[in-house]
Amino acid sequence: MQFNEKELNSIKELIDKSNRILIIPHKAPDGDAIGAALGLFQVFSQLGKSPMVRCFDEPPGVFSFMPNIEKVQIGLTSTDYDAIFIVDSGATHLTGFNESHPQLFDKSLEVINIDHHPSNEFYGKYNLVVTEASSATQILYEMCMNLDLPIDRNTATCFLTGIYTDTGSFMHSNTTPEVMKIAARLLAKGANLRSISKDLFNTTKISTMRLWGRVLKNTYQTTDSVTMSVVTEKDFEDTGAEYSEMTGAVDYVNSVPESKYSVILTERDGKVKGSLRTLREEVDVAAVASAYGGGGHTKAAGFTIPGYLEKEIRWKVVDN
Ligand SMILES: [Mn+2]
Repeated sequence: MQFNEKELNSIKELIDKSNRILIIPHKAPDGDAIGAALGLFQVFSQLGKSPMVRCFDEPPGVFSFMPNIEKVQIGLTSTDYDAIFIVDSGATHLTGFNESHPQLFDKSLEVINIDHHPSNEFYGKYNLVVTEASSATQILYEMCMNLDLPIDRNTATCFLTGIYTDTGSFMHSNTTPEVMKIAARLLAKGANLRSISKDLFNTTKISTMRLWGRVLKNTYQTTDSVTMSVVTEKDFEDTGAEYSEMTGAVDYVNSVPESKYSVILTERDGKVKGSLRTLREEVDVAAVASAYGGGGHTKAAGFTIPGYLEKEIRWKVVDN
């Protein structure tokens, strides 16, 4: 992985002289955001520093196997820290703290932006943004190796969780030989693969089963080979599922053969969220999403627009 040497050295100097370190993952955190935050927490704890993780939302229960998950605090009260790491967040609003704490993003504080999204806004005073990286935790792994920071078994579990999540268990196109090598090294360092695969990928709550039932029932294919599904506010009410339980549904819908790409439209709190995936080499779903003000990666993207879903019934006249 090619780092900007100057940026990396500045980050090293900052880490060396910092004691109180704040770590912020994005809101509605996924395995990469939580893995990056708790991995860094463990690294800094091992160095004898005083790290703290603060997130806008509570981490979903599936992450309860992760070391130090109980240390994640909800909300932000102060920005008075020696250094502030913001991880896996391409845009300032994704932290949830952009309006309450705009000073995080005006480069007046020692903010380090660690991310792999091509749409990253470079809001940090320091920016370690590597768009070829599979995950934020892959960047952190490389950063730790470069700066000689300790990676123990807990950190290894956190970093592997991020890689596992963002590569869709090593099935997405971002699963490079490099990613496999890093995963192997993390396993050798004692990463708890059993918990990662069992708790994250082979555990399904009854509410998730029922929600996915709605997703599958509503799946259809458009005339131009786009596989679509919709989930309404009522589907969440009926099934008792949380929004986070949609994670992975679009990848499943994307498994229909000969599909150009797939989209799930989710209605929630007066907004419609679109999640897009493709397995096709020549299709760029980030470009599709950007037409709706969204963005992301070429093979996985999304957008959010204000509004509701309305069922459209089409009738046609046929000869008898
Ligand atoms: Mn990520």
